[in-house]
Amino acid sequence: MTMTDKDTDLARFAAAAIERLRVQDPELYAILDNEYSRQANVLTMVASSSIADPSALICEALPTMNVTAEGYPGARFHAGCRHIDEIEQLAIDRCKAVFGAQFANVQTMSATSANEVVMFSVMKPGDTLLGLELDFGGHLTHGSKASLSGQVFNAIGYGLTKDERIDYDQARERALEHKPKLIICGTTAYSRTIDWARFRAIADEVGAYLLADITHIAGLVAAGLHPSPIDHAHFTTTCTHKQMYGGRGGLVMIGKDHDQLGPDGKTTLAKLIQKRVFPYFQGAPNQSAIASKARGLAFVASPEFQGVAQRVVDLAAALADAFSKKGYRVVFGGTDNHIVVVDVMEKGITGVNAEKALEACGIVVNKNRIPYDQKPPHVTSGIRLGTNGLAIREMEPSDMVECVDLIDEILGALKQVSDREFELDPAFQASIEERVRAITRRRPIRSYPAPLDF
Ligand code: DSN
Repeated sequence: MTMTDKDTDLARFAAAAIERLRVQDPELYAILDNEYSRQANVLTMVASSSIADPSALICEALPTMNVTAEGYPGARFHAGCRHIDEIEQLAIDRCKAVFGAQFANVQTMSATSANEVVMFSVMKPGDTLLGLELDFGGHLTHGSKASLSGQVFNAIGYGLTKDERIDYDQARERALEHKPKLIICGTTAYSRTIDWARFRAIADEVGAYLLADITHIAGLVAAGLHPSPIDHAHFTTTCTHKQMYGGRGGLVMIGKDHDQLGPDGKTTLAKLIQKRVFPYFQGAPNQSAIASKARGLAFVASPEFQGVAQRVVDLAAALADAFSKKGYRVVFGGTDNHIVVVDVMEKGITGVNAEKALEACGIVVNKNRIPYDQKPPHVTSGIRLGTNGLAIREMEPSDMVECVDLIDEILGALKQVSDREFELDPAFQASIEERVRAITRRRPIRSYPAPLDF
């Protein structure tokens, strides 16, 4: 690839912009700089995060943001969209290629809005939807009463079997009983493989549409390390920042059902999605975010990504194993993906106290409810860990043993005062923080490998 004068202009623009921010707004710059350092110096193991490459991040900061572009490539309601159209079409083409989709909309601002778009494409307020309950690893948008999905629609839940697997039989029974218009499969705190075909059979049996939300496992799906739902589900949604290492935003995709007619018998499913994104839910999209999504999609399509994705699952398996060997109960009995959920209440510690103590030492995880949790959502009995952010540091399975040793030392030293209060000796905390720093220095955040041709 050769640099043109125009590329050089853009590079100068980006460098001048950060310098202008530093000089003109030192207060804000200092906070941003602190956040940059924090990320470099901690072990980020929040399962719903990753570490986007600078080349994806910079897309969000470029003058693309200045363009108002309601509509779609080739059919805009504003002028000046020639290059904006090229960017969006590139993102669409990459998305379809990566996931083998026939249709892709790349405009939604998040996976939450992507899910809402699908819901309102095939349902009316008051219609019934069926989704995995939040406590069993589902998502707020899958029917929780705390979200629009559970307030506007009649949300019915399904759960897990006694051995902590998705209860497909229960999902089928509930579907037969309640006749949902939409069934949602996909999870945010479930570490096992999902059987998409089984869900589609249930959906077909009751005449429902099927939405697969692959937000957490999109990278593994793209890499072929988790089965793809694209031709099983009517709709597949994801965000681009959790496991695709791109900017923040959502995608809506359709596989073989793209030209199937929707509930009105006239409009294809693809067309319904287009109309629900714009103008129903959104006006002009964030074109910089779309450029960043395109960049993340290129990474996911690269041969290098296969190694990253394999590392994600290898590290998670090693993490689960290390916890088990230390005597912790790993929920779901292990992991097939990047997620490891650990029951800390068995050690007499609440999820929130574990989260806060670990964070104080530089290990960032999140509290998480576990199946049949007796503690409320702000307390919880578990923690959820993920390996997306560790894989990009090129960590090895042996590093996971060291991480679990540190976690175990911290939880062992923590004195729980109440469900939400604990004490941790400051000298001990500082010593662990130093050991975490040693790991982050040894395993620094890597940038993407060589230029990625799509
Ligand atoms: N879905 C939430 C999570 O898994 O943490 C974030 O979007």
